[in-house]
Amino acid sequence: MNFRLHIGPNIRKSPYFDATVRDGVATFSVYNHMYIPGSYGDPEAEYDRLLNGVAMWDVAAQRQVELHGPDAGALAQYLTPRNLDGTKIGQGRYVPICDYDGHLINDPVLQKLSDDRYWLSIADSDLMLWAKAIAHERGLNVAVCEPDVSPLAIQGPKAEEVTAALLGDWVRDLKYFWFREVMLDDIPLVLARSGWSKQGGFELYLRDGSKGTALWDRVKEVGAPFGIGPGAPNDIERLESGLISYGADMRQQTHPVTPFEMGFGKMLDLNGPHDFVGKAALTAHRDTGITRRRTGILLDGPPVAGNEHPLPLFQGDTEVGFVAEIAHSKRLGKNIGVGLVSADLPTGTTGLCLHLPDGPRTITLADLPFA
Ligand code: THG
Repeated sequence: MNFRLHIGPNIRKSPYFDATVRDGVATFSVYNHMYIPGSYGDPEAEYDRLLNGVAMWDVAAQRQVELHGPDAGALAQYLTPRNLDGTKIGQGRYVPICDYDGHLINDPVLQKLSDDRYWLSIADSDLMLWAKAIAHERGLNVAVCEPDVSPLAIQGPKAEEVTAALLGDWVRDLKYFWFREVMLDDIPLVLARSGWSKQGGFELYLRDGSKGTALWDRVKEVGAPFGIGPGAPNDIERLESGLISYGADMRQQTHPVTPFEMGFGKMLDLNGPHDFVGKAALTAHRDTGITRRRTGILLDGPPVAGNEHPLPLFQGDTEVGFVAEIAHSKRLGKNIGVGLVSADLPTGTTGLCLHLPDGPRTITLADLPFA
């Protein structure tokens, strides 16, 4: 490629931006209109740290949508087909969000901070506009905004040691997706046990963007004895683990999917008394049954590079689905990927075909997760 991305002031900077540049960030992507580090120049070392040590990630681009007011809970429930009854203060939930056609438009982590304050930690689409309009049009008594909150993730098998050294041994008792508000000296945080990998860890939600470098440096200093180093959500590990990335796996504008196709069926409550966006469409989708399902794939041949767009998947001359993401897993010694295929093609189906820039590959359907 003989072009570079033009960068203007329309793309936002994370509070950790200066620190990540100083510490050698090599590539950025853009997520929620904000730079997000992609790599620090040594992908193998970064992968290895995530699997065997501990990594720190600038994930400030996982922006929060705050719902604040007496109807915050009612709005949260109206936004998602998942039943939120029984959600406790201090608890997080993974909440698929659909449009009126029953297509996914985001898949955030919801946090209940109090009875009248919720955060949605969003994937890469403009959920604040959506939530704000729905709240207004329904006459709900709730303010919707993007607060000054910027997550920094600590991920990997040694993440608990680092986080305990930073904040105390109580962090060891935090349950998955649960969180607590805490001060680190003068730095206001929410600490959650969560993160976009299956290697375990925590997210520090910084509540004062002026303290980004201070927090980055504290984590770096306390993590040093454990070998901490900078990293970013890792596409290879995420694919091995089967974690979904809205924008890559699906997107409303380009490759819309229903929650049933993505395997979220059990999460939804279509029979409960509460109403929510997309209820009629989702009920119709459920009654029709799915024609496509999410699957893993294996590709034959030499190691593949990542793809830039979804790729059509063929059985002979017939298009039978699409592949959303591919990568070479060195750990598994395989080319892996995820996508949607015709629901009547079972795991183990082989002889499908994907056309890559360097030629065709034979595809076999596999179960998720890979590892
Ligand atoms: N943390 C925070 N915000 C985020 C993400 C995150 N925003 C963007 C993106 N990630 C949102 N999407 C996801 C997708 C998957 C998970 C979390 C957020 C996830 N899934 C587990 C799984 O699939 O095994 C558990 C889901 C469940 O509860 O069953 O963790 O990572 N702050």
